[in-house]
Amino acid sequence: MDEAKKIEEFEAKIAAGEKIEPKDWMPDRYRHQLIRMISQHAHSEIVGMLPEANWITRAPNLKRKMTLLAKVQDEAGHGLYLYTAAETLGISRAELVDQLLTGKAKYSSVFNYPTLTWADMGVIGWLVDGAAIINQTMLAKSSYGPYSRSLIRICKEENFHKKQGYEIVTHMAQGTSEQKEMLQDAVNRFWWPSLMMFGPSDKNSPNSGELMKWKVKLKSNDELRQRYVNMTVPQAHFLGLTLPDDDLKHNKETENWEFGEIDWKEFYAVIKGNGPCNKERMRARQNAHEEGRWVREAALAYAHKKKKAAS
Ligand code: BYC
Repeated sequence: MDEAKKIEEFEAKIAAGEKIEPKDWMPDRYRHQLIRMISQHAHSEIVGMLPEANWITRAPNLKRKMTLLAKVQDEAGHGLYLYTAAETLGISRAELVDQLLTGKAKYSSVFNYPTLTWADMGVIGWLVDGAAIINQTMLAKSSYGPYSRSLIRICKEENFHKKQGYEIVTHMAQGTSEQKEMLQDAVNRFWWPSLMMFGPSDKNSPNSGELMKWKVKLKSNDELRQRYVNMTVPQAHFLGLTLPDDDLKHNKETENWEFGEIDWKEFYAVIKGNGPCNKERMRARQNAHEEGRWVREAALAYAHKKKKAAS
């Protein structure tokens, strides 16, 4: 079959709402885009463990500590499902990890900001996981079977993460004036980075066209960002919190909460490696990889010995 016919059949399948599976024929660009996006998503889950892990030893009580531990462990699980989904496209785990550790692959910009107080744990669950759910609920319907299925489970867990964050935030919003101040400060620091999680504006998003044509993404960056703002602003108001945006206003006609201009200079600086914590995050992952070398070698040696004994 010639290439044009293959593409026609591939696109007809997508148009009919069928999933593309690993052994199906797919254009090289589709494979390339998926590897890029799924692996960046996996790296985000793994690097995303660091800002919250920073507070495990300082959680205010045992219940909070257990919940935070469970959440951070869930993120490792998400990374695992996603690396496995990326591997179905013909790239090895070692190669993917190498791309992260050498700075060739990106991970979500939001994890390059520091977590300065306990309130950040609530705000990350509420805002960061809240943003992630909006994006990932859409991606759970994406055209690539393994990615879509991994996201169904991830979204269920992310909902729990968002609830644990919102519960912390609700508690602090009713607390002492010091707790309320701490919470407001965390919201002020994480509001704009959470909006940046949706990526550049549509007119500056080079990958969206291809991804939407092949139904990997079903909504654009700006559409999802607006949906997130519309959902989150009333929650902030309900909690008695303000959002750090003087231009935020409700448009009665469109029913949208209109918001001010994102600082794109900051966004591009962060994704190029110059955010407040990029170097620290990379160093932490590189050290963890080095310190885990003996475990990987021991596991490989054990597997080799077992195989030899069986033959
Ligand atoms: N940060 O053409 P565009 C979590 C890059 S973790 C960094 O619009 P696309 C959690 C983009 O990669 C969940 N880079 O790209 C974990 C591209 O660069 P390259 C994280 C960004 O792919 C632990 C360039 O900018 N979620 O929930 O159409 C604790 C141009 O962008 C960002 C995912 O990973 C960014 N924010 O759209 C708590 C979701 N935005 O690759 C919570 C999966 C853009 O061409 N990914 N870039 O060099 C996606 O949905 C899409 O890839 C994006 C970007 C919406 C992020």
